[in-house]
Amino acid sequence: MKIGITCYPTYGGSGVVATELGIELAARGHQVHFITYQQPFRLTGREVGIYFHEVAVTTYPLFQYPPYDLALASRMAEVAEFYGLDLLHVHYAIPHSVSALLARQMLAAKGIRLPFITTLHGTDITLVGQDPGYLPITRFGIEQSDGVTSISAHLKEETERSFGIKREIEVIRNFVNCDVYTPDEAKRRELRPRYATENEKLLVHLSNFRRVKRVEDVVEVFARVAQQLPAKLMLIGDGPDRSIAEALALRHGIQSRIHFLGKQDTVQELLPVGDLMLMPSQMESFGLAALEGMACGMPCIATRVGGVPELVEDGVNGLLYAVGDVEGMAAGAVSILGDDARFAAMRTAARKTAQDKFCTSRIIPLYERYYERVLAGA
Ligand code: GMT
Repeated sequence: MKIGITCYPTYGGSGVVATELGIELAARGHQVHFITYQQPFRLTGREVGIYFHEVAVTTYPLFQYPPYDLALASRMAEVAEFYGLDLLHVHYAIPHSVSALLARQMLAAKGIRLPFITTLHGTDITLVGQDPGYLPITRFGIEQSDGVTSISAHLKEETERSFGIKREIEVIRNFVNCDVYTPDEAKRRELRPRYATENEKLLVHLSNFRRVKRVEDVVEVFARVAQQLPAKLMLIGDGPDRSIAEALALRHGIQSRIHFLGKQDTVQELLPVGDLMLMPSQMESFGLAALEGMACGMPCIATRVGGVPELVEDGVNGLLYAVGDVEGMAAGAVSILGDDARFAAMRTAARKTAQDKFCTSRIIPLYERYYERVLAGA
């Protein structure tokens, strides 16, 4: 198939999922065209079967807000016509589903068929999409899509509840390439000494440091863990709340125990080095970062929110707590890390969950079948 993919290329989990999906589809022989304002950050530009089409947004003194949505719709229609795309797959409903709808209409006027699929990721439904200024148009974009997928059952239910949407929504959960994200022992031996000594445990948090991630809870949990056992914390990512985390680390006097690594392109090289993942988010429709960590053999201490329980099984491959329960999360972390047998069992279970339920080899065919169904029905 010839598939056009649109996403936010530089920021957030939806862009990561869209990019990884494109890479996997191209590896399976499909032709993939990314139509985005910048090359997605996990692409090198040299992948076979992947093409990148930049959306240039022309500005003009009259435009206080340059119309990106229109430039995107226009580019979608051009690329689809030029390359004979079979369908568009847009990630994050706002504004991508509406731009795709316009592109479909532009081509229909020329007698060209261009169905589009919208994948819902999270804040497009639970946060931004709830804004009264965006809700009606978001609902319209979802209803008009030829296919809609959701990255968790929780998000599907939330979409039906909060938007009153009755149409069919297919749940296709997020995925990880278990050959790339793997408990790489060689990498662990090589890199771990940089971040922790042999007798220290290494806790890891990976996010875009937005409010919803509750990065201050990561530091609070770690401060408590570090009082009870030798440990270090690796913080991967960057964003608005990094300064808050730094200030809190200073207040606790644990700044020398924390590695702030900033944004990293190849997290698959870092994750095998860690022991335990922390994801104390206010909300996660899925929690891709936890899945990537689990595939590398890290159990996850997380909050019982959104779609997280579809991934983290309490007491098996991680532990779940109420939002803000830093005492509980710290006690849970110490109990896992202080018990070698339990820790080893949870490491194995975390990896097994990723392999058995969320591996690309399981999930990508679901997308392919869904594309075929939509194409057959469009
Ligand atoms: O919160 C983020 O990391 C960004 C956001 C996005 O849409 O870019 O992430 C959402 O999509 C991810 C990929 O499907 C999910 O793993 C995250 O759980 C989800 N974030 C929230 O629901 C807050």
